[in-house]
Amino acid sequence: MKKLSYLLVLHLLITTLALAQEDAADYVRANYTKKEYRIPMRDGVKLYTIVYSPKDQSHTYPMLMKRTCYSIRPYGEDKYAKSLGPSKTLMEDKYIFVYQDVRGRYMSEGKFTNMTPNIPGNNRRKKQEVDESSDTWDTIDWLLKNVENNNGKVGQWGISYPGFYTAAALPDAHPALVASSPQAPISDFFFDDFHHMGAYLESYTLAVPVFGYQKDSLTTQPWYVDHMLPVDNQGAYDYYLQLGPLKNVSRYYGEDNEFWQELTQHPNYDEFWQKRNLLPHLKNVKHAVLTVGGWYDAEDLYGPLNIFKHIEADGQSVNNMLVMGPWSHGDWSRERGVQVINDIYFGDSISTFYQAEIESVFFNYYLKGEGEMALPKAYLFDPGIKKWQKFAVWPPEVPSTRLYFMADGRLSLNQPGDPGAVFEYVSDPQKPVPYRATVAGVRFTPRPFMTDDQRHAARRPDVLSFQTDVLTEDITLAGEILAKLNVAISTTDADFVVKLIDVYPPDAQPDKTTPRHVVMGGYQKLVRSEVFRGRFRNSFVEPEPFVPGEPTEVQFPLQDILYTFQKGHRIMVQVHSTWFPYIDRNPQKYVDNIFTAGEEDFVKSTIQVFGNSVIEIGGDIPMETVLPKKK
Ligand code: PG9
Repeated sequence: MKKLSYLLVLHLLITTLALAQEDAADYVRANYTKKEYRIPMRDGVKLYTIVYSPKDQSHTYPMLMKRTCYSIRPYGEDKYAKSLGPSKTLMEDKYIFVYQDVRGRYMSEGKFTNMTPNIPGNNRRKKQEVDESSDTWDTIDWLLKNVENNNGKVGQWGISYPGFYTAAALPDAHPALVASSPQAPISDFFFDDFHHMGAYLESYTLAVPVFGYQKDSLTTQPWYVDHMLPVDNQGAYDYYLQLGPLKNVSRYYGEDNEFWQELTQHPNYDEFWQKRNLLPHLKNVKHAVLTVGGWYDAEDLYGPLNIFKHIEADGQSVNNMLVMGPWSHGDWSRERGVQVINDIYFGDSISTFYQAEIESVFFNYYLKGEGEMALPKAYLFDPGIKKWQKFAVWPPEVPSTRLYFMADGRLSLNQPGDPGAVFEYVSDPQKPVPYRATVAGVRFTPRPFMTDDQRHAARRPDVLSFQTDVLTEDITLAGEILAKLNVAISTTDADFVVKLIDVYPPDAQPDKTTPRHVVMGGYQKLVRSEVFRGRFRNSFVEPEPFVPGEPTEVQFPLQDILYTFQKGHRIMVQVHSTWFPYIDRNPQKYVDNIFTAGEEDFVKSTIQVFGNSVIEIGGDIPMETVLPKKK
């Protein structure tokens, strides 16, 4: 009887879901008309573009566009998408929604280029010089002339790689483009996604074919699927450890995997990566920009924060705004009722609030002239107290907070550490620190670990942990973070991982979504983390080996935070040198190119961290002057 009732419930659930999806597609089909076009770019290449126009032609409408490398399916004028636009709110507000396969992807012609380099001076170019700015410019110009009932205004949005295409359209933008929302946008593949501060994300290796193989015809199907890594059902830690040095990946990714060749042939921040960095081109961006990101976005956190800051520094945008919520990659576009990342609950309907009260207000104001514009410069969620906060400037003008390492393992908020104090561990690349306590499978990219409990790491002898006394009052840390480590290593290369952690009190209670097996008392919740590949300490362009035993300064930024550590909690900092397989293992013996290192290059290293190291948060951190050179 029990089995029958389970089956009945399952059937009802599936039927309800199917009906919901059918209703959604029916809504689109009932309210929008679909057309497909091949739009010619200035060099003659045609980009496949789908346009959904409201059936109600009694109004004119702005166009809201998304350009993507991930397909604009369903293809065919008789097949309708289940939803349109960034949110249900905007779909029901009625816009002309435009979707485009970028150059070289799916049904569009041309050759795909990862992170297309921007060529300044869009409209002063020769016909053959194209980039995402010119492709967007040409697309907008064609749409305005050929799509009926448009109101002459265009907006764009995109999440992740589509966020890059949104941001890449900002330099030399078409005059009709008046509202852009790059969301979790990639800005530079050497600091977002595939690399963090010079270290390669081995956890991304499964994703390389998606961007590595050129298609040989117009297609609606993913052409790269036959080139994926042969992954069984093992945990990622064991899978990649058994795979061994990165050079072994080349057994599966051959010469025809262009992106793998690019990754492995450019281990340093050379001209190949520099010309793909969008940030220096974000000048004279005059229209309104709403950049959106998630504090717990493991893929693209550097991008949104730095795109916002570069446009802000240039000061030309009519309204340049930032939204950062308690989200992992792209969560803000989905509503599950509760916002939860792994064990941690942040609140109810947070994405709905963002969609209705921020994103829709932005587009309706600048594209339709509806409503008022009273959004703050920076609308940021404080995950420590689970509240939205408004800032007139970001990073905020607050005094800096310095976290010092005490000889007894305490973290001090005011008393500098003893320079003579030495904290030491042995970093063994054969037994790297797992980036998660749970055994995660081999995934396209790592995601839900950014709020993980860090007690598994704190117990390891190769992880340093420093924590404050129990806080007697709430402490809010806001702004940029700079780790200034003073170290000495016994070998000639090493990585450094720094984590900022919220330690819950022993009597912390579970939330309504906390899994039953999770013990919240003493939970060490990850707040912010970053890795730095030590060879790049003076320059990302020209790496340098360490001199064994020589005291050496290694300083690097962790991405911004807004976080209140509550009374009764503690602040913790962890330092270690492996973080696997999120990050590839540093052989710890300096080699010119880690992508070609052999098994014999992987050696143990004794790492010493000195008491005059400090983690600086907020305040006026002159990032560009204290960071490794990028040229
Ligand atoms: N930025 C994300 C990503 C890029 C490349 C590889 C894997 C992930 C994204 O576009 O989802």
